[in-house]
This record gives sequence, structure tokens and C-alpha cells, in this order.
Amino acid sequence: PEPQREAWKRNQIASFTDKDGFEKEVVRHVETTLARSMFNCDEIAAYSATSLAFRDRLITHWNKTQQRQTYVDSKRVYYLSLEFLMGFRIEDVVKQEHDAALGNGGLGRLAACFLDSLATLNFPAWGYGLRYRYGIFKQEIIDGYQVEVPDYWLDFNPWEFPRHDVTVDIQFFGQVNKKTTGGRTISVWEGGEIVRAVAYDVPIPGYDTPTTNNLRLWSSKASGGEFDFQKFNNGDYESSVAEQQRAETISAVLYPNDNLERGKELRLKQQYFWVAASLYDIVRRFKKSRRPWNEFPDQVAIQLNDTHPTLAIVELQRILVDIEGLEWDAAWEIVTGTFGYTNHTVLPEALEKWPVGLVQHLLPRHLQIIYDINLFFLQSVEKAFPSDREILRRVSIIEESQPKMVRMAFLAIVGSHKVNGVAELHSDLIKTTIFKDFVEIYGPDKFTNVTNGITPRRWLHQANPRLSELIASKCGGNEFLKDLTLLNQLEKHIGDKKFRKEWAEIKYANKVRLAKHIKDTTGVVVNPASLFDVQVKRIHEYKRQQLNIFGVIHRYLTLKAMTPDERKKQLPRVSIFGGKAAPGYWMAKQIIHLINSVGAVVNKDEDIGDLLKVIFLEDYNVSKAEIICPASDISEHISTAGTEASGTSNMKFVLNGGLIIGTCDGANIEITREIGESNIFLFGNLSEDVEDLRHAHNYGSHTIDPDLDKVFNEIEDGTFGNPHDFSAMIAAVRQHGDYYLVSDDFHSYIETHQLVDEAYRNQDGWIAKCITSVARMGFFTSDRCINEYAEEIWNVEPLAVDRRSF
Ligand code: GPW
Repeated sequence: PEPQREAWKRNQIASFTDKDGFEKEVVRHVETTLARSMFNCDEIAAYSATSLAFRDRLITHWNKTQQRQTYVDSKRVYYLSLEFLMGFRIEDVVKQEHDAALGNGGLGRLAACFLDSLATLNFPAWGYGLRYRYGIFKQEIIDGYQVEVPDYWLDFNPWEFPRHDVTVDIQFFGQVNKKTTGGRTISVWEGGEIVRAVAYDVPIPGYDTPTTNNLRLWSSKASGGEFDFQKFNNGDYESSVAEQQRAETISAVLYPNDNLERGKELRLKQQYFWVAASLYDIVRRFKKSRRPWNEFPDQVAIQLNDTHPTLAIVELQRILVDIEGLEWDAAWEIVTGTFGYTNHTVLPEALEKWPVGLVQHLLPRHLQIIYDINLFFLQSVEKAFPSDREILRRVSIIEESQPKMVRMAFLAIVGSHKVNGVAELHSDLIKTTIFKDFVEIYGPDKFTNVTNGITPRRWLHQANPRLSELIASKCGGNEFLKDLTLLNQLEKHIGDKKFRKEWAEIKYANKVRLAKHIKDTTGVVVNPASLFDVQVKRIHEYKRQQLNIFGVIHRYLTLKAMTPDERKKQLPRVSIFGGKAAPGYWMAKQIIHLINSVGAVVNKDEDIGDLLKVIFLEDYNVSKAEIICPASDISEHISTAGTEASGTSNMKFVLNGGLIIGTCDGANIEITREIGESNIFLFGNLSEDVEDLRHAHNYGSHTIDPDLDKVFNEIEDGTFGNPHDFSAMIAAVRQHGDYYLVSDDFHSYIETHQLVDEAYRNQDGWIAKCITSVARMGFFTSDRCINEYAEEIWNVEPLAVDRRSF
């Protein structure tokens, strides 16, 4: 209210300027917000009050940012992602910590890094996702096997704000009826059931800027109030809560599959629920500005994080045509001007397809619209390629299979103005393989590359504070955290002995910290002077943890065959694994079991001692990654060439002063170009040869690498427990065509690991490689990605901020 304006201005919550001011606020929250005293302020209360004190300041910035963005009314970016793998750590205050683990792996963590960069660069941007009650499961290792435990993370989260007044009712099922009003025939979607979406907002602060953006997560609940009182009063208690439970199921759990789509009805429900609520919200915000519809793409850019939100294309077309009454063509121009689509995989099993019957049942009007989109698209293709009948079958959004399927990637391409891959090789591959026909149809300009990146605030400054501080001392302060290319100043200090010594000490201290974590969680004592060799990521055959563990067995056999004198000359190594297997991915679980079985034998072998330890770290997640990445000497990024779209942990490890052993795949290739070939250990077959090799396995003679054969024989002899447990892994290589080229790459892999050992013996040379690499990693900040998206895809500008208000 106008008369109170002055009072508002006078009483703004100010930033902390000193320790006393901060303490005062914490005490105030303990006493009044939590209603506790000094005498019953336990750790949880201390944590709560601390976060609340910060939260007050955060909210102020958040409110101001939103007001500013609304006032200016410039174009906004909306990042639609089914996963946001935020991961926050509160370990210093309480031991019991909760990760916001609303994602599986790289795709969700990329979304989180993007939110950090969007806010840091002052872009007006919102993330939209689902508020899962259960995030990715917690992994326990029991007797060497993975056991999944539910991750209930919501019991106390001071960073989210329920908006019980921001709700959207979402329709499912029902039927479509034609109605004529004023000479116009329209389609009306009627009947079915309604589920209510409730908004929960999470503030996303930028680094060294007051800009605080919003992440809006939708939670599902029944639309008809708490429960059906009629039924309740009639004594039918069970069905009175049934509707509520069914509604809440939608946002109950994150699907734990990485790079796999299994076509479950509940997953499609999740997708539509989230997309429809988000679009309603975006459209509502646009309508407030009272601009004409054709200005929608000037005000709104929506980025689709993979095909999971592709129904947003159909939903916007439905809103514009059925509800707002626009002509089809005018609406379609708005739709395609609004959306951009990022592809994150070429793996066939990860490309989303939905049975036509399922879409018809759940979203009858959307299926009609998909058919119409396809009809108009195919008509235009037919016109451009009149003599080519086959192309129509190949590019149709509807796959004419039994049952018929909706190809979501094709729908995403047709409904977007730009399509991008996430690393150069990957972007080239999609243009020449899975989306080749679409390059012919639309021309090459619709397809582009934005190589992934990571936020240096989280992955250097927070995860590795000592290294960050040392870097700051050589690069002119903390500016490098906002302009990562400033790291290049490190190169001129490589000859500085004292600097190299400090660098090595920090790495050693980080390894001591990880060694302690290993001791505490597995009981195994590892020597921090050993070479730490790390592979942490989701367990997947294409990522080839099996190649790694076969290589470890080979190393073990080689050491066993040596005389004690020979052994003394060898370099001690710790092979560290971590990662979750999707609960239904049997082969991935076998791989975990083999790693643990090898560890059980090797770690207690007295001939071997410190020369080799094999560790499986349970429950790998974002907060564990912050301990692991800074402690690595060499990390493994060894996917079959052409299968890993980008990878982002490769960037995290190098940025933390570790080297890489890897294949010519994903972003490894660009990392090599940036840091130089002499600073990375590349091995294995190239992507262009993979197809021929696979063909030869299946149709020619397939001989297994002799060293790998020895490894297999040892497993089959029972050295690592019941060989039957691992027979499928061996059969995959020997009998079933070795799809992932484990045998083809084995020799090269083993040889390259020998080069790693040799290089590590020369500690001065090794550290010089590490420093050089870090100095040349500036390209891989997610700030650079976001600027590329903003220029080439979104056409949005940052919003200047008044730093005095900070
Ligand atoms: F299959 N990625 C992921 F493309 O983590 F959807 N989960 C997924 O389900 C998919 C991709 C999907 C990853 C890629 O595997 C990785 O190479 C890439 O760095 C990351 O997405 C971010 O682009």
C-alpha cells in the first residue's frame, strides 16, 4: 500500500556486515522462529536457525530480482528438465545430510550447473521441474551386491517455499468432442480426471551478484480437497483416500533410469503433468503483459532438456488453437519460434517412443494434434522430395510398427527452431546418423552444437577450496570464478618450484581426506601416496566399468606373476569405483558385484599389499563427488567411442588437477584439443570404425584379445568367487558379439595404463601436466555454454543489476 512505502524502504533487511550481526540473527531465529532456548538448541536447531538467517537475505534478493524482471518485462528463458541434481551439503553443522537428489546423473547435474550460470550471468530465467517425494535411491552395498533404499528427502528443507496459492488443475483421459460456435468448429477435451499441481519454489542465487532466479517444482495432489467426505461418512474409508493417493503418485518418485526409457504410463503422466502446469504458468505470465500472441516468441524461450518435455510443444499448440482460438498456422509459427531442443544421447534404448494407444487413452486431444502436426510436416516433405517415398516413412513422427509409436525426438525437432547436441562429436553424429534426414529437410542451420560445461563455483571453489585459493593467488584474485579463461595465467608459474610444491601438497591433502572416507566407509586402508585411479559415474555397459575391472584383474595377475624383487619396483595404485545401477539393470548389477568380489580378494592378498587396492564407494552422489574429484590422479572416461554424448565429470576431474585416461568420445576430444595431446592418455578404436568392428564380430571370425582371455579364465577358475555369477559378463564379449568393443580396446587400454604409470613416476613432469591442463580448461565453464545458448538459440540478454543493492 502506497502510504507504507517509506516504511518498507526504511526497514529493508540488510546484508550481514559482521559476525555479531550474523550471530544476533541466528539467536533470534532459535528463540522466536523455533521457540527454543540456549539450553535446548541441538544441532538440527542450530542448522535450522543458521539457514533461516541466510534465507532471509536470500529471499530479499529473490523478491527484488523477480520484481525487476517483471518490471522490465524482457524475454525470459524457461529451462524444462525432469531432473535437477542440485546436491547440497550441510555436513559442517549436522552429520545427517540430505542431497536434493532429483536426478540420475549427467543430465540432471547439467541442469543444476545451468541454473547456477543463468543466475550468475544475470539472465532472467526459470527452471521448471517435478518435486519428487523420493529422489534417486540411496545405494547400499551388502555382501558385494547393490541394495536400493528409498531417499525420502523432504522432511526438512529450508530452501523451498510452498506456494499453495499457485495451483494448476491438470486433466487426464476423457474424450474429444467437436462443437460449433459462431461458424467455427472447435475441439473440446472433456471428462476424465483432474489432478492438481501445486508450485514449490526454490531460490537460485547467482555468484557475486544479487540476481536470484527461481526453480519452480510441481507437486501433485488430489483436486477434490483432502478426501471424499461423502465416502468417508458412509464408512468407506479406504476409497476416500484412494483418489488422493493416486494423485500424489504422480510426483512420488524419480524414475531411476539413466540413458533408458521404458515406456511406463506413470512416466508419461509425470511428463504431461509437469509440462502442462509449467506452460499454464508461462502463458499466464505472458498474458499479463497484454501483448499480441505473435510476440510470444519475443518474450519466451523454452529449452527442452532432452525429449522428456516434448509434449510442451503439443500443449502450447493446443492452448493457442483450442483455447485462445488462433489459426493453426499462426499458432504453429509461435510454437516453433519458442522451443529449442537439446539432444543428450544417440543410444537407441534411450530414444523416447510412446505407444499411440497409450497417448490416445491418456491425452486424446494431444494425439489428434500430433497427427495433424505430422500430416502438415509430411506434406511439406513430400513437396520438397516428390520422388522419394521412403523418406516419408523414415521421418514420420508416427512409426508404423506394431504397435504404432510416437517418436518424441522427431516431434521435438519438428516443433523447435534449433536442435543442439552437447559436444562436437555428438552434434556431428546426430547430424549424420539418427537425424540425417532432418538435415536434408531443414538444412544444416537448424542443427548446432553447444559443448557442455560445469560451474567452477561448485566444482572448484566449493569442492576444492585450497586449490581455488592457490589459483586465486596466481590469477589476480577470485575473478577467474566468473571468467574461467583467466586460468591461463597459471601457465607462466609452471616453472615456479614453490608453486608446484604447494600444488602437490593440496592434491596430497585431498587424497588423505578421501583415504579417510574410504577407511570410514569400507574399512580398507589405502596409502595416499599411491596413484588414485577413479571411475565414478552411473554403471552402464556403454561406460565400460567392465573394461576397467578386467584391466584391474590383469594388473593383479601381472603382479602375482612377479618375483618379490620385481614387485618392489612397481607403483602402488588404488582403483576406485562408484556409481549406481538402475534397479532393473541386471548386467550393471553384475558389474558392481564383480568389482566388489575382486576387491575382496585383492585387498587382503599379502603378496600385493599396497601395490593394488580395489575400492567400491557406496552411494555415489553430488556431495561424494565433491570429495572424490579433488583427490583423483587419473580418472577413467572410457566409453565405447560414439556412445557418451559429452560427459561432464571428465571436466570436473581435470579442473581439479587430475589427468584423464579416455577414449576419443564426447567432450574428451575437445578437452584434448584445449589442454594438448601430451596431457591426456587416449586409447582405443575411433567412433568411425565402431560399426565395421561390430559387423565383423557378428559376421566374421571374432577372436578375443589373449590378455583378456587370461582374465576370463581366471574368473572362470573361481579366483573371485562363484564363476557362475559372472558368466553373463564374459558371454557378452565371447559369445554375444561384444557390442561395446571391450576386447577390441583391451590391449590399447592396458598399454596406455602402463604409460600412466611411467608418467606418474616423474612427479615433476606429472604436476606440470596437471597445472597446464587446469590453465587451459577455461572453455569448459557452464557460463560459456549459457552465453552460447543465449546468443544462438534463445536470443535473450542479461538484465543489468545495480550492485549497490547487493
Ligand atoms: F538419455 N544423459 C544422462 F539422453 O545423464 F536422456 N541421462 C540421460 O537419460 C540422458 C543423457 C538421455 C547424459 C549423457 O549420457 C552425458 O554424456 C551428457 O554429458 C549429459 O547427459 C549431459 O549432457
